[in-house]
Amino acid sequence: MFPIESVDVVSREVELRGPQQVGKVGSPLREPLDSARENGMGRAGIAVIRLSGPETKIALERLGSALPPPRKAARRQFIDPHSGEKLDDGLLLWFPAPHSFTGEDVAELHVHGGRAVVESILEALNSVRGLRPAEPGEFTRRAFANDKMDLTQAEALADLVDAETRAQQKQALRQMGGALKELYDDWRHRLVQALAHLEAVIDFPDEDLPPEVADKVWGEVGELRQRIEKHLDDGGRGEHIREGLTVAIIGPPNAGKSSLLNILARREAAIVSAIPGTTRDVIEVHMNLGGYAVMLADTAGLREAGDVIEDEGIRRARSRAADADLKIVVFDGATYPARDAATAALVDSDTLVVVNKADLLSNPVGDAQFISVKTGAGLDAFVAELQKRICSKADTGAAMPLTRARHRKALEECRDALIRAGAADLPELAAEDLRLAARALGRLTGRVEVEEILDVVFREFCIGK
Ligand SMILES: Nc1nc2c(ncn2[C@@H]2O[C@H](COP(=O)(O)OP(=O)(O)O)[C@@H](O)[C@H]2O)c(=O)[nH]1
Ligand SMILES: [Mg+2]
Repeated sequence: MFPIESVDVVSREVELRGPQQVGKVGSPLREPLDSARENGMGRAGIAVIRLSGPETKIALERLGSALPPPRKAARRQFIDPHSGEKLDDGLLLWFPAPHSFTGEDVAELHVHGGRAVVESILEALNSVRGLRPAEPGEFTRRAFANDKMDLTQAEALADLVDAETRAQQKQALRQMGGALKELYDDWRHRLVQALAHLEAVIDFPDEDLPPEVADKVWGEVGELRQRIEKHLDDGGRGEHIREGLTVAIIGPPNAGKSSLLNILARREAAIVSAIPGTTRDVIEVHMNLGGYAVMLADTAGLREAGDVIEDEGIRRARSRAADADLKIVVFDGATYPARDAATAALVDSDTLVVVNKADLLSNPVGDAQFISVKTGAGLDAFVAELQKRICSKADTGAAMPLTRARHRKALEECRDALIRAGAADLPELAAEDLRLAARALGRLTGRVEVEEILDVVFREFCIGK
């Protein structure tokens, strides 16, 4: 099926700057990982070069490496086929088809990660006819083509590679294990059966089909529709975990919003000053809060400004507040118990209400979280409450949630088709809608109309995998 083969992926070891602390106060997330994530080759202790396809055996021969027993690591020398010089001394793993990741013959060369070593081995491989570097996502695409996984599992693999928090990691692993595949396959199977029964009713109207056949079809379709609606109506939990939640800090000028962002981010991300109106644009920090990915946004203080730039900042603050999954509203303790009216108007059930500068208050009690960024008072309780709120937004409980807009779209299409089918005047029209509904489910796992969506799914992969 694939005439030209091979892939070389160089996997680099990721070095984190110091241990990631999750818990007490959020740890900054993206920054330390970014530098390690650029694709391609770099220096590392070990690099893994992976080959897939029928040419794999020939390639290993060319490198002078005898095949090890399947799935057992063996120490081998890798030799330049032209000069006979040694290129490296490493480990070789051999996964004969079909018991490999791609379902094809696969080999892994674990070599030293230096640039010269890797490049010289790639060059030697380059001289093998039919070998070429893999496209991004090609290994997984081949695994899909060879029925090693469905599309939701392929997506989960991409998510696992991208996972930065424990919750993302857990969700990706669960989906990779087939949690969504099983669900959607089961629904599709039921739908196809209902459709077959309906078609029997259409095709053999004069036969003695028991009258309850049609009732059964509609019972099944109704139940399926309910399940899909419940699955869709999950508050976007799975997507929240995967994409991260947005949390906006809003309040009047000088309340200490930027100070709060900085202490949560553990760095001076935003300028803090006693001058009201210092923050004029939205300042975002990606963080890991209690194992969940969060994008925390500091915003301009709400007031009647009159300065065009600050006005625009305030407009952005309001729009950010409206879009956020969760708001932290910060009131100024210096004016407590008076509360800024414009800010108070934004408080809703998705809001954590905070009064900062508790150090200025003789009796900091009331209907809010009292904190002092200056002294640290109340911060632990505040972070615990924040984590609790985030967790309740994202926690998925026992049921596996849908994790992507692609899933949501296909399921909505399916649900709409089921609704249309139920309302159709003629059984023929109902059957056509059931067919469309089944096709929408098939697109989720990649069972039908695959080609058009493959590119969308695999394009998201970075190098390798
Ligand atoms: N007394 C006291 N001052 C604070 C506290 N937090 C921040 N401030 C001060 O309040 C001023 C405004 O802080 P900033 O974070 O820039 O407020 P923002 O305008 O809401 O972003 C600065 O001078 C801070 O040093 C606090 O907990 N107690
Ligand atoms: Mg500020």
